[in-house]
Amino acid sequence: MKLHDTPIGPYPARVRIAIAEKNLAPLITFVPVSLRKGEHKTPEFLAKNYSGTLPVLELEDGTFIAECTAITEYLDALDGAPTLTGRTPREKGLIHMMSKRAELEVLDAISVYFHHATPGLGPAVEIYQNPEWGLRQRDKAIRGLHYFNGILKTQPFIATDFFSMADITLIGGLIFAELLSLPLPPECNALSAWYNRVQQRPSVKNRITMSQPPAASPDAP
Ligand SMILES: N[C@@H](CCC(=O)N[C@@H](CS)C(=O)NCC(=O)O)C(=O)O
Repeated sequence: MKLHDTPIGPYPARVRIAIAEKNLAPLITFVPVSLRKGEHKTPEFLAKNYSGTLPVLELEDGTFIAECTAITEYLDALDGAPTLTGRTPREKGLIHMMSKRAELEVLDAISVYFHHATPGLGPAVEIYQNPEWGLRQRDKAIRGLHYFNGILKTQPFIATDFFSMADITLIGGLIFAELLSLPLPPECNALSAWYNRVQQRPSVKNRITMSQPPAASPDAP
């Protein structure tokens, strides 16, 4: 399989963490795509993923799977023993819901902030920007962080009592926040403690170095 991605992007990080959790790195060839050069908006890339975003998983039969959630579900199911996306219907439902919530309320909101209220990927890529919308989304993300802080006051992980795709999605959000120097709200102690804990996982620590760095310098996000 090939993973079209960029080593330090927050969305690619989600899939890289899943790959490491499932010990699948030996089966993957990493294909670097430069966001800052706009390689993800070329006709060749759009033929792989209509949405023009990273990451994209390319299967041996030429099938392309985009969207981090879909890629994670595929990778987790490969060995018939899912650990990240739930085993029971209840686990699957809770994990999908909380992962979606981490996307909607934190990760995607920070992404909109990045693309609209900061220089983003530069003028060649950011052809429309709406700073007011971007700042609203930043505030939405901060509210989302407080929501997850509340969740983590009473349970060890985001969706269940074990590390799952929902945790990975929120980690993606916090990676994005760090890249943009958006601090975690200092009062979110449970969230900070959870983040310190999950950052100790080898899958999270080693996500950038799991592929050989491309010859070109990595770009973010
Ligand atoms: N919903 C998509 C979002 C992916 C996404 O936004 N990826 C970023 C990379 S960190 C990207 O490609 N950004 C470039 C752009 O939006 O122009 C997913 O879950 O895979």
